[in-house]
Amino acid sequence: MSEKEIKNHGTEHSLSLEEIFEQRIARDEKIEPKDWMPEKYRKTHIRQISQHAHSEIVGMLPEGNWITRAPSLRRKVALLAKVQDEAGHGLYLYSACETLGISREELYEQLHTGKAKYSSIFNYPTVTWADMGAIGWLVDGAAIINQVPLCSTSYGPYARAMIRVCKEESFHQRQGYEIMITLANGSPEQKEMAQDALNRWWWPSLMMFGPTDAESVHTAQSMKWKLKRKTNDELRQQFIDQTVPQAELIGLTIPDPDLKWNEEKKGYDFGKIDWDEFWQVVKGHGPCNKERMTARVNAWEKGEWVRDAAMAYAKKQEDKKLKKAI
Ligand code: BYC
Repeated sequence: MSEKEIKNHGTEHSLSLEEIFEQRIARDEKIEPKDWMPEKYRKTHIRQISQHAHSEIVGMLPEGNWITRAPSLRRKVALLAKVQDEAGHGLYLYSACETLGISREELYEQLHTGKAKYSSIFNYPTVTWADMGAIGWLVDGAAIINQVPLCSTSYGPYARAMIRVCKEESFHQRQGYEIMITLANGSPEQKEMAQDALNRWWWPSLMMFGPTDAESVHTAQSMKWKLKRKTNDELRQQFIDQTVPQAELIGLTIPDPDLKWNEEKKGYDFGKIDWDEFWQVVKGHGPCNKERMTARVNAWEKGEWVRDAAMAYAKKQEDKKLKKAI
């Protein structure tokens, strides 16, 4: 923004870059890659966007486990498409992150060495087919609630990536809920399988939203920058209020004896989340942390020849074009 424009906004003194930036945030303007931004804003975005990208990529693993064992061709095609979408989400997000001046290689390195986090939820095992239903319904359901506000986040490339991601998440959530409806209306064994999956995925899904607002170190600053539009607790409450009636509709029981409608707050009160378990998983001691990282590192190492071949081919094409142009 030029000095003239600043005057046009009625400001008398000359503003610092920081003040201009704050004003742009206040006006809900999108911040774009080449715009000036505080270093902390850049770093915070690299942290969140990269963790989000890593979550999408690692998130393919628990479901990938079931592609070959899906119970019908229809289910297999839908699951395959969903997992492929997640790869796409990871790629949009890595690209958005790279606009902040960090390379893809650095981002992978941070994931592979454990420097960067990814969502706790993907460190739980997928032991039955019903887990595909529970993940779609609960995990993607939670993801939508967390990500819809991110469509209006202040950093342009992140906000734009989120719009497409949310549309696809909505299909994912429905395919999961439809699996649960089918199982819940099936044989007693199938219903039991659906209930068992809900029992195992409910609490980890609530943990996806992150620590309570009182414990969240980044929320206050991220809300000021409009990176986050709602707090962890607000989003968690919204998820519970939306999901409980969906469970009731298909005759499944939320595994929380303290769950109770609170007329005054027009939302559900719920039981205590096991935050010790959450932090254990975040610190790398969940049931599948090691397995997930081994799979990612192996994929990276075994895929080296593919990356090299793609680069060599691209160079060959480029050389051909140059020769023609001369
Ligand atoms: N797991 O101050 P806080 C998907 C960390 S992909 C692990 O509240 P913030 C899907 C947090 O990073 C789902 N770590 O942080 C994919 C921080 O540590 P650092 C991923 C967690 O950033 C495939 C510390 O705890 N979605 O849906 O303000 C198939 C303190 O937390 C977790 C996104 O990434 C966790 N659950 O808020 C199906 C969305 N929670 O960084 C589905 C974008 C917290 O200081 N991200 N931590 O070392 C966000 O919205 C926010 O980053 C969070 C955390 C709400 C997750």
